[in-house]
Amino acid sequence: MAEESLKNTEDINGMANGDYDASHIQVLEGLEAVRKRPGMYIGSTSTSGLHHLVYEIVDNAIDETLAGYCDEVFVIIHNNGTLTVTDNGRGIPVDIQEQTGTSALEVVFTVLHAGGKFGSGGYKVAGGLHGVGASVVNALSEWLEVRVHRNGKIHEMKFSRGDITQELKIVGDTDKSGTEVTFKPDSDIFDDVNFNYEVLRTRMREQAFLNGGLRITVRDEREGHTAEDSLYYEGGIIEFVEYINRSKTPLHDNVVYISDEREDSTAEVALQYCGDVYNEFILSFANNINTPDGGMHETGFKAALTRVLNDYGKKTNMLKGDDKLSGEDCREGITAIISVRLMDAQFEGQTKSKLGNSEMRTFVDNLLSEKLTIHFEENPAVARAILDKAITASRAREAARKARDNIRRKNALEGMSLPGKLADCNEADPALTELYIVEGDSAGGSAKGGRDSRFQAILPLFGKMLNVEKARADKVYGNEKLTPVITALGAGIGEDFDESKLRYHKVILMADADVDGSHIRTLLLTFFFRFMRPLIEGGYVYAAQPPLFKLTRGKTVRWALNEVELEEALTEMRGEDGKSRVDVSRNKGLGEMDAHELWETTMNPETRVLKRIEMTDAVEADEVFTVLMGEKVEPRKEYIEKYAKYAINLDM
Ligand code: 1YM
Repeated sequence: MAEESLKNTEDINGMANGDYDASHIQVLEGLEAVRKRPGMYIGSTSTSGLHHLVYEIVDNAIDETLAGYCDEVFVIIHNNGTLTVTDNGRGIPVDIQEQTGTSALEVVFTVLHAGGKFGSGGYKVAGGLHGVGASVVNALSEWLEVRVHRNGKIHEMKFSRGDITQELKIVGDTDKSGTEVTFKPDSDIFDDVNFNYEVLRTRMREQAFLNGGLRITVRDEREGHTAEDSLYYEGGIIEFVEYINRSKTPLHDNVVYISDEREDSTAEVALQYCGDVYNEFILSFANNINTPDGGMHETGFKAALTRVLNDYGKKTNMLKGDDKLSGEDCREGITAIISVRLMDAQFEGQTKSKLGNSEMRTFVDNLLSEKLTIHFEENPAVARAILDKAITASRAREAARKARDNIRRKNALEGMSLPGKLADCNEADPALTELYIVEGDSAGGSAKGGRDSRFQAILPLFGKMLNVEKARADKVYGNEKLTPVITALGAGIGEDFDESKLRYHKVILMADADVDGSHIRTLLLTFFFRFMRPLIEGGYVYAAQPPLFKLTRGKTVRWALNEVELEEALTEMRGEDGKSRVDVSRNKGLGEMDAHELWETTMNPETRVLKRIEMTDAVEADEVFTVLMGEKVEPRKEYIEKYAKYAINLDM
């Protein structure tokens, strides 16, 4: 091993054998480790890992923004599988450092975790999937080139899979400053090397919101894909809240914005309540990194919000006697962004998605206690509207609690009886079982006849389902259409939801491939999203894909999932001469198939196609559900018109 390293060191740096030193060997082993276990550094080698490469480079540019030297970033997808990130900051330092004999630039691209050691903006992040830096991107790229505009010169250096292929040299003059990095992800490493423009744009939009005043331009130069978006939000996270709420009905016109600074850290919060919304939508960030599991900053925010609202209610007599608002009451209908920046952020939990620095709890708590109280005093109309909503929420929650207790009591009396319509399976281990939720009684009948009852359970539903987007929890608990779903799954609902009690680890929605089918599917997904989110986050929910076409030739019957399969099946069935007559009909619904056909096409694990429902992006998911199922008609029309051409894919 050591010998091999020495040999490589010689190759790379073109040095005589006596010139190597320990640090070079370390460099090499470092980047080799990245190529051996890429998942450790970028999470995975799937599309998400691929996009991580871009975020790492962009993070360095944004650090330069935080340091106050950069206000423009470009992200360009080229035609040949490469991508360029450019900024107009100071440019990565290129002078040779005395101790090491190399440039900072070389170190940044060849030493693991160089960013941390060289402390760029002071807000570097320790550990985790983030901030692992440019050297990781370099190691995982077929090639990478950097050009730095600095001190009137253009400096250039090139690499291949982490190895230097061109030493740092001056290639021209310039009157600008900044850094430009172009790289080609290594197809030996990644399953798929195609960048997704939408994914990059969503992330860049988030970063533009979090760094108000920074312009990020995303451009797709690939043939047939051309697109460009210029993302610039002077108002920062205020505009982020406005963006999330753009298809909701705000309770007060202006987003509430408060912020504070300390020696080493900053905190800012933007929030707005919506009257027509009954859930909460809180996004928190630490050093521009999303913390979906919250952490200290979010805890401080929630504690202070509850206290400030209760105090205001008492002071104004809107709350009487022992009346008290719970945290949930105070957050009903809120959209909030919490963004903190700090030194040595500690990210905790298995996925490093929770902020652990306890000083952030008191910092954000104090910020809100002080400044939200002042804001309420100065804007009593806003404060009253928010408090009114929280008080209504509190009453509804009390009603919901009674309804839920009723269900619990009933369950206890009836020994947790399962819904009468449920045809359960024999297997007891949830990891091995599947629940098919089926639209319609006749399809339910076919499914019961066709299933493998050892591990497949069937729950038929019929008629239109309650739209939970327009209802509060108390309506949901007592709803006769939803109760069978809740009891069949066995894991409870809302705060009570307990993943470990889930009775089936695959929950498969089976509905017709038509408008009614997709409506009932969307309603069920909305219900899961709002009241059993861990079910979706845990990847338990699937959509069955019944075939769209039925092909008949004489006594032979075949089914095709989509147009592509239809063409294939037609060619095969017509036979060599292409003359045999094949009858094609559109599959009108699940009820059209008999038990055996339903098993073969849609339920047999060997032959069926299931689509897993994923929660890739909380902002987008929230938006889709609000737009599709919420109160406002106009945004829904716009959405449907915009996406009508993708209607087949939208059919989730
Ligand atoms: C397209 C990617 O990496 N920009 C960038 C990086 C650095 C600087 C400026 C920079 C930092 C500092 C001083 C400093 C980095 N420098 C380093 C290191 N864009 C991109 N722009 N001067 C310039 O932190 O003091 C790491 S990142 F370590 F070399 F200083």
